[in-house]
Amino acid sequence: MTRFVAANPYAWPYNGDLRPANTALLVIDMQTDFCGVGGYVDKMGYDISLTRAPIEPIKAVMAAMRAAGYWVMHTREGHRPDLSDLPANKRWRSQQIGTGGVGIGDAGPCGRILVRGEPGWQIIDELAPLPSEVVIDKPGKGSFYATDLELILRTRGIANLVLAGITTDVCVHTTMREANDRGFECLVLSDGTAATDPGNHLAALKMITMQHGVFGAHAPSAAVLEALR
Ligand code: C5J
Repeated sequence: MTRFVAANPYAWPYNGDLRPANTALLVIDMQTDFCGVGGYVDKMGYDISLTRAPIEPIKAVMAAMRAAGYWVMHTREGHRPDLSDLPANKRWRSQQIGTGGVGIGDAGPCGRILVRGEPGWQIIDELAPLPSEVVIDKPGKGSFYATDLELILRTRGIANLVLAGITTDVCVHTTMREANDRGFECLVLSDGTAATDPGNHLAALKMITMQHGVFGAHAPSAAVLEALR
């Protein structure tokens, strides 16, 4: 039996082989630092209502995929407390952007920004991982770089990735591109992702549709819920 999500620019996955055993929902960086009051994105002066908008769509898809027995996995962007995995240029850039010189690794309202173990680095309560679900800690924007994500996906026989989270133009896109180059079939949730700039979100979705899905496809949460029914 084949099963497809009504997606853009093609019905996803390409081969209709959508099953709990070979498909994972990967929820990217739904951390207080990216969508909570006093977190890094808030400190930078961006509108967190944008990065909070995907919470409800992700919640709905996560609940449906959990109930149907699909894999659910999560990522967190963050650095070791001694900052030994924080490139100097990443730190420097983060100190230039309207935060009054406070950047990654420095103390903010939610603890040290993007540092593992700090309150701001935690995944928000609304989308908390279950104890049985894999959480990938990543030092970069992509979820494959310097992590064991690929090993886990290959070991579990996962071929299809439904990507959700924030931000569409940065960590979601980088992860999607890394996954696509490794042969994973990617679907980005169009309302389960967001950027700090609405134009960037739309542009990031449009990029996926070029060349008949150069990185995969995108679809709204309602289309995924319908496909799971
Ligand atoms: C950013 C992310 N935007 N999770 N991180 O720096 O997209």
